[in-house]
Amino acid sequence: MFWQTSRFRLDLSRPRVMGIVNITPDSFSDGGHFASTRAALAHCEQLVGQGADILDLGAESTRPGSPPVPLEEERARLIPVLREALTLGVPVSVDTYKAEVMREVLDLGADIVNDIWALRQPGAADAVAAHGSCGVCLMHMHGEPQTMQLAPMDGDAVPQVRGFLRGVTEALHARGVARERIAWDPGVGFGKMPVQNFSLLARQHELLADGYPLLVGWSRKSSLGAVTGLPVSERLVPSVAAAVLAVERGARIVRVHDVAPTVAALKVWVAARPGAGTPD
Ligand code: 9MG
Repeated sequence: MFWQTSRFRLDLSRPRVMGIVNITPDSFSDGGHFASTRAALAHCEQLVGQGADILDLGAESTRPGSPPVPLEEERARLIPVLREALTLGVPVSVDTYKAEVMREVLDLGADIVNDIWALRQPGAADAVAAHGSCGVCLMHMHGEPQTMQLAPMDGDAVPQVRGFLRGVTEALHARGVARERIAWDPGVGFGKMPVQNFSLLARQHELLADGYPLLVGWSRKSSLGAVTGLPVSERLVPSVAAAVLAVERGARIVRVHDVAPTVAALKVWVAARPGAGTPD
């Protein structure tokens, strides 16, 4: 299985690690955008050095209740980091839902659009369709970031997530976007209760049946806190455990903060695959 992106055709026969790069103003410095650009770039280089296969740049927090970032501010944070990140030799994804930002980053050479709104914001599907080859990650979200945890979804999450992802995918195919450009993401934590998030992991095979590569993001999420009692600063082990479980159950890409330990854990998974090490 492959994921077609603007510059790279990613071979998904081994699990891939997408490293999270948050580009937010540096609260410890009055250096403004320059300081946060330098910090984000240093972080990109560090994650690539640790084995990240993809970088995911984001300038707006998606944590429940986070305020939206205005377009110009998002551009000012993202663009300088993107220009440099594109030289690091790995696919660069941009986490945005704004069509204007998508068009600009794709023109600059970004490889993947990672959209928590699954291209439902005005112009977003057009921006991706107009580009001939970028990858796109379609994520399920119930509600919207400002209010999603106040009114989480009801009932069995698995068929709802699958039905939603099928719908947005069909709409994208109708616009001419090829199958191998698309990855699916169940959207762990986005308007879902812990029991629903864990059912998406327990029954992940049901989401795989449509044949799209699955990208999942469990890293440091509150459902891990709900079952372990650990604060966000102590969720490394649960995050790595969830990433390995997701891969064991068929996910091809894991979106993580802690790249080095996830890469190490997945090396063990690769070495222990049935057939690994069998003499020719
Ligand atoms: C931006 N963002 C935050 N959490 C995420 C997740 O689980 N998946 C994807 N694709 N993006 C996410």
